[in-house]
Amino acid sequence: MASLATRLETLRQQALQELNTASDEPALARWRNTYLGRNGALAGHMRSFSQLAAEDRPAAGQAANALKRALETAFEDREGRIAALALDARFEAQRIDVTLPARRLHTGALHPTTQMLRRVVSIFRDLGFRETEGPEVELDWYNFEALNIPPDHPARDMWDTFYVNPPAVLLRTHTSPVQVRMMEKTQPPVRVVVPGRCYRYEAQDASHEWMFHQVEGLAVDEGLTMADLKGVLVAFAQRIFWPDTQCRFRCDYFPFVEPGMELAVQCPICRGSGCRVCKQSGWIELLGAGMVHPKVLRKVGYDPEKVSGFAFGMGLERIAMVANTIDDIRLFHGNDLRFLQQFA
Ligand code: 2NM
Repeated sequence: MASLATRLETLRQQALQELNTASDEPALARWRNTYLGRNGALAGHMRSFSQLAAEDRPAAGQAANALKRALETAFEDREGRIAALALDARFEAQRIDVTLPARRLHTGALHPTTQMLRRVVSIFRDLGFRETEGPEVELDWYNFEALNIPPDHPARDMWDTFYVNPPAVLLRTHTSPVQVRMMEKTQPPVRVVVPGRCYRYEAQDASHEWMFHQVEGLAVDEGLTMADLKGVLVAFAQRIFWPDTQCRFRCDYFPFVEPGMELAVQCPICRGSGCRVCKQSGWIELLGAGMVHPKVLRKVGYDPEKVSGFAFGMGLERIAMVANTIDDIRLFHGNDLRFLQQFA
């Protein structure tokens, strides 16, 4: 039989050679069992030392322990290398090309009507008006009666109405009922700006929709006059369009004001020289306004001998159409992304 030294050397070579072929965790574990385990090759040798002569045992033990340490060190080296290789493989598998173009993020945007609503309301806020809102489903009283439009009034034809529960409950045809509610529960001075949806039972065409948005405003105080109204409206027109925008006031009729008027502005697109938007006239009709009718003031409990008020109202889609050269109001609710994305 070969000498103990030779057998241990053979074992060492065989073990190291095999260790070099172990390439993953399970192979490493198997190797450790085979050579260093409780029933492994080295342990087998050590058990056989009991048959040696007593004086040979210490040297044999030292040689076996040296081999054990050598194998353990080799094992740890190999284990470290395999871990490093596994990490490299993971990095390689997860490699990304940071030079690739980024995927496009689709961010939302406000609807063009909402954008215009916020611009308009913000201008009136700067002029001292508080923003307020009210119900879209209204009572005939607030939408018509309190605004000096009794059931048999010929001017009722001005507003074709959707009835929810005729004749008392309807979809508001303007935001004026909100101003009425406001006056009913507060004492002058009042200064409010009221945006919101309105509904009219109308045949649709390029300039009429059954649902649209209005912004209306109201001021009530002692001594308010037409001059205050005109000053506020000119300030508004010159903020929403150009600082030098010309304004034109003409008589108009609304049952809830006296006198009533219409504001037209010099066309903000061609600056008055004539274009498609103003139909070559140089002027754009922007809104209706007037001094609140004494009958309206009386209905909400105000004394028209003591206070006076002015009010105005405009269609937001109409203003957005003028500002953005849009020629069909139906585009606003057609949900065509090609249209909407132009306002993003
Ligand atoms: C308009 C034109 C003229 C108006 C009147 C009132 C109220 F409630 F005070 F009587 N609110 N809004 C008014 C006046 C609205 O829109 C074209």
